Amino acid sequence: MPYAILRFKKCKSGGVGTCYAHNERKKEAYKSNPDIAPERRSDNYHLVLPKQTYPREVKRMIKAIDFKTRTNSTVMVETLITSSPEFMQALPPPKQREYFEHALSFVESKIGKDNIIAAVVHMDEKTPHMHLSFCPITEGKKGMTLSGQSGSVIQVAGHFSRAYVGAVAGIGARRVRPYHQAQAYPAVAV
Ligand SMILES: [Mn+2]
Repeated sequence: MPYAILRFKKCKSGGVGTCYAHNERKKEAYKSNPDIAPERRSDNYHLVLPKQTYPREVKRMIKAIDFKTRTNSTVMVETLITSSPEFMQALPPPKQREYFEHALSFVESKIGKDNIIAAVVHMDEKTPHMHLSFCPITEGKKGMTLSGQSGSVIQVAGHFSRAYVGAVAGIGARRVRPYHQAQAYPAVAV
C-alpha cells in the first residue's frame, strides 16, 4: 500500500535563498545531488509560479503585514510532497500531475492561497516530487502574524493524515505518513 508523503521544513531568512536555488534550479551544476539529471530538467513544471525570487517574495509578504521578524523567525515553510517511490514512479505523468494538483489544493485550503510562494514539480530527480513553499502568515490575537513558531504549522501536518487521504484517494494512495521537523528532510524509509 503506497504512502502519501508530506514533509515540512521550516526556513529562517538565511535558508530561503538555498531553497530557492534548489527548487528553481538556479545553479548550473548539482555536485551535491548526483540524482539530478540535467537532461530531464525541462520536464520540471510549476503549479504555482513564483512572482519573484523567494527571498523577495517572503520580504514582500511580511512587509505587507508589518511584522517585525527576529533572526530566528521562521519566515518560510517548505513542504515536500510525494508518495512511495515505487508507486509514484509507476504513475503515468498525467496522473502524477493530478496527484500534485490535489495536494496543492489541499495545502491551499489549510494555509491560504495568498500565502503560497511557489509550487514546483521536480521530474529530474529520482522520484517525482513537489516543493511547495509558503509564508506562514496567520491571524493572531493582535493582528496578522507569522505562525511558524507556534503549533499551527505542526497542526497542518497532523490534519494532513486525516484529510489528505481523501484528497488523493482517487489516485490510489491510501495510507499517510505525516512528517514535520525543523531541520531538514529526514532520510527515513517511506
Ligand atoms: Mn527537488
